[in-house]
Amino acid sequence: MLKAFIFDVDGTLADTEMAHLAAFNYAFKEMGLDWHWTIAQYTELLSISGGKERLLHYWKQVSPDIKALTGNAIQDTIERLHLLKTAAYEQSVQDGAVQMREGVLALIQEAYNSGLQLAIATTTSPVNIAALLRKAIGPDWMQYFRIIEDASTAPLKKPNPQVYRQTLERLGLSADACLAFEDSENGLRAAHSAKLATIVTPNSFTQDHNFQLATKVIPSLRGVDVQQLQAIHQTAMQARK
Ligand code: XBP
Ligand code: MG
Repeated sequence: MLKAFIFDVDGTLADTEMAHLAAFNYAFKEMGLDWHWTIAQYTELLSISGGKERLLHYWKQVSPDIKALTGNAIQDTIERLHLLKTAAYEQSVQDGAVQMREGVLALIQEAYNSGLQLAIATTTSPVNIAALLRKAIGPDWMQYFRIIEDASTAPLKKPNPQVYRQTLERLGLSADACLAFEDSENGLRAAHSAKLATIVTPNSFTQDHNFQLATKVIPSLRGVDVQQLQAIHQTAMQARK
């Protein structure tokens, strides 16, 4: 029986990645770096989950001599870049740069009212979750989510299943009692590795990803209600028997 929804954040709850991209480019400029990520480059770089991991991956790509730097120098620079980026992203969300995806708020409200448990399993930073949901739902946003697992609690990033396994453990539920919502191949692989049936709602950054492992791929959650999702979940669980 379906007892919980587990939501990814970036690209699933809201189309956030253009705002993340602008924040990364702002941080590069602030730090005096001649780096500038285009949408095409960022679409590729999103194959690396986690902003800090993405920065290190890119740095190694453009500066093979990075090895000449000490580990601390590299980590310190990435930490400073990511702090600047996160502050810029938070401000842009507060300024209204990011909208929740269609149907998401209605589904969260309906699921909460129907007694389903709601959780978040994301590789993004906690301050980003708070900025997005405070703006979209209001100061009491946390009341809707029983569990939140993020970059600060699950350091191994998607497609590693750590964030989903920790969410299930804290919910005290088996994967069969839950339904995950994702937007990307990394996220889907992480949820699938944690044995979760997963609904995928692709976006412009992930439309070419491989979603073969998905329980169902739909354009968005617009008009999707709890009853429909219960039926999809039930069919998926029967197919497992
Ligand atoms: C998507 C990510 C994050 C964001 C940037 O997270 O991979 O890294 O792109 O946020 P999700 P940070 O699992 O919600 O799709 O810079 O805070 O990592
Ligand atoms: Mg995502």
